[in-house]
Amino acid sequence: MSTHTWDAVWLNAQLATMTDGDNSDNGGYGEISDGALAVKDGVIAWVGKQSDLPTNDQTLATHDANGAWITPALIDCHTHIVYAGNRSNEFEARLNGATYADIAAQGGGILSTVRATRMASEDELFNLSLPRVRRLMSEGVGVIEIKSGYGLDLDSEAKMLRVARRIGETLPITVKTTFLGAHALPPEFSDNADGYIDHVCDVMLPNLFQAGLVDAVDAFCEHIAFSPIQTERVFARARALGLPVKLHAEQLSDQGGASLVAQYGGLSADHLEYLLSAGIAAMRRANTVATLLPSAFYYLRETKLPPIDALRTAGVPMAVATDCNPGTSPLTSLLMAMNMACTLFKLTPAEALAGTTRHAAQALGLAHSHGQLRVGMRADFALWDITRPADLSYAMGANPCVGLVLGGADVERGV
Ligand code: DI6
Ligand code: FE
Repeated sequence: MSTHTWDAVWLNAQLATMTDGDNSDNGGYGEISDGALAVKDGVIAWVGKQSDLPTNDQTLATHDANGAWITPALIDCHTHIVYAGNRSNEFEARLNGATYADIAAQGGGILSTVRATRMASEDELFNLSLPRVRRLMSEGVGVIEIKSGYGLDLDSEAKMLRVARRIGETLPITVKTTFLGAHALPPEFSDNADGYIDHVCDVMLPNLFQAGLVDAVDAFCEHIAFSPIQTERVFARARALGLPVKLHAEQLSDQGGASLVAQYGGLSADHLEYLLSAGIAAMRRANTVATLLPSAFYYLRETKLPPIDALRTAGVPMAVATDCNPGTSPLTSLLMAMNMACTLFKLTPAEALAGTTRHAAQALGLAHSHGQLRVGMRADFALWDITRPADLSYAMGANPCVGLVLGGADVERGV
């Protein structure tokens, strides 16, 4: 007779395991009704029907989920959440007739956030950013990606990435950092984009990598930002350091960015409104995730939809993220991003939930450990007071999260 020693068990739960290939319910949620889940050493040790739960266990703590739904903790795999300043003035100016170009010509846009972020002390930047992350956590988020890209010089990029690390040390959330030096051209290099890319490749990236601040590398490949050739130089340097790459691709025009990032074995291509079939085929071959950012689409009043049907047919995994940033997506609700993915992009609610769990984990290189309720995976899960999993994408402004367990421990959900 085997004895199971578990640290804790959750009983009386409805489970949406979101496990890969387990669509026995045909709903895509991997549902287990009347389920139970056990945790040992921060890892899921048992999951299944409560009636199958071994009875001879020695469990230290027993929790009654009271019929709540349990899903994997949500994962926001694309954010620019560390920044100073605020761009509601630009939002207001645009609604009073100014164009984006007028605002940029007056030194606004990304560069206004760069100025504010450079001026902020590290503590100020931390204190501004922490509440945003807490708001995400209040809705069951357990992993977040945080990009640099509002510093655009070595010291300021390092400051942003240290703040990102500090958030991960302060809160029980898992933080993955991404170096986005190639986000915009800083004033020091105006009219010298190639010179700035040299600086990104030869000075910033190696130094930040050495300091242990970089988990992945991103760029903004667009006619208003960096060319595919410049982007490829950044990717080549990242791969030489053994770092995975991802890309802001095909947001405003088709630049061939999705094919490029796939060619470098990229984790994800993000935005993708202007993605064409060649890019989809390349992503399929490389198993690169399509990260959809419907709130940037909404905020910019974009009308060109990403090719969702073609991505779905090709079997490209689709993630959904907030793109939290002060310019094009001042959003700190991943549930709202899921709602927008359904209403604006016509994802099904099951696809939206896979997009913030299993596929978001894959987009961060965490497919082996996060994003599914599966034995051996990290015990990161959220409890919800909902009738069915579709409620997570259905409601706007409601927060049905009633519990968050990260690494097996019940945590404060902030705000
Ligand atoms: N695409 C975006 O949507 C954000 N960055 C990017 O490359 C916008 C960033 C900003 O406007 O501050
Ligand atoms: Fe972005």
